[in-house]
Amino acid sequence: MNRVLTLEFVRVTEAAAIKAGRLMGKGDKMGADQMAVDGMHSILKSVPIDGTVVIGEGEMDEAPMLYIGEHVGAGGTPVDIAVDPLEGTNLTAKGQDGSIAVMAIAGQGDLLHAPDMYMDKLCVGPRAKGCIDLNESVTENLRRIAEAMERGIDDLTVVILDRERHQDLMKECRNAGARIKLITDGDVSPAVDIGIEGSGVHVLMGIGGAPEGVLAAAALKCLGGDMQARLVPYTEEERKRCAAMGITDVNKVMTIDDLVKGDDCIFSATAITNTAMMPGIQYFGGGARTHSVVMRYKRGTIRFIDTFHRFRKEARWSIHL
Ligand code: VTB
Repeated sequence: MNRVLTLEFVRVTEAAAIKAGRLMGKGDKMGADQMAVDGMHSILKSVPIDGTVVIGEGEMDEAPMLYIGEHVGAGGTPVDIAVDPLEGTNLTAKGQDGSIAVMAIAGQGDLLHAPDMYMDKLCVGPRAKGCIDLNESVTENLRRIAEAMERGIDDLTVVILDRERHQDLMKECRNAGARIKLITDGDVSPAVDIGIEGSGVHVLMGIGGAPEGVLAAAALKCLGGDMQARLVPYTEEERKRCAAMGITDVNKVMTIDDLVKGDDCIFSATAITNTAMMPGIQYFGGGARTHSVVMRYKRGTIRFIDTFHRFRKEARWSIHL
């Protein structure tokens, strides 16, 4: 992949955030998602790639744009693309922290074609790389992570989606002594934070969306973190879907390299509402300011990009927004 593409992908997530951010707090999560999809789609058209959406808004019959299998781009390097134009639709609709526009790009066949079902995830940052094992207990994993990070379990903060299904997980984390940050939605953004030392969170555990898991894996791969995951099909139909996608053993623990293969991937995310690392989008007369993070696995570069978009050339902007 040409490194020049890196900035192109920031433009894509920025466009999604600029459009969706307008609907912050309006209580319209479908509308906000649609705006993000429109924004992403309109910019992707001009990016010099021959892209195939492998994780997107749904199957062709349920999503008019960015559906799985859709070809995007103006032609060029063949790549596979995972998108979540608005990750955390509820968060945007309610004006709460943690929603981002996000995408990952890798070589053809390198991104797991994760079906739209649940996935059990365990994410850590670079210092705990290589010490996690989803087949071990939560307590044992916390013990190993704490050891690798040269701190006590009580110095670890674990991010968990606040769901009934996580009652036992929360209990075990609490008994082990870890602190917990419960989130109502959006587990991709905290997965990025976990890969960044000093963000204040250290582990992400629990069951969330499988497509979101692949995006998290792309981010953590670029950041040098680690992740393990296991698909959690609840119904017979979901099991059949796994089989149809060539996933024979659903109990298999997948490593970060099973989720995102190959020697190159790019991850880009733009904050819509505030995240731990980035302020959410701000609008001013005739423009908007966005904060994004874009990273590339091959070189390991991590860029935080602060952009002033001027919809009108004469728009007055200020660094002190
Ligand atoms: C998960 C999580 C996402 O939605 O998919 C969640 O990975 C849905 O979980 O980040 P429930 O079915 O338990 O509500 C998000 O939070 C937002 O898309």
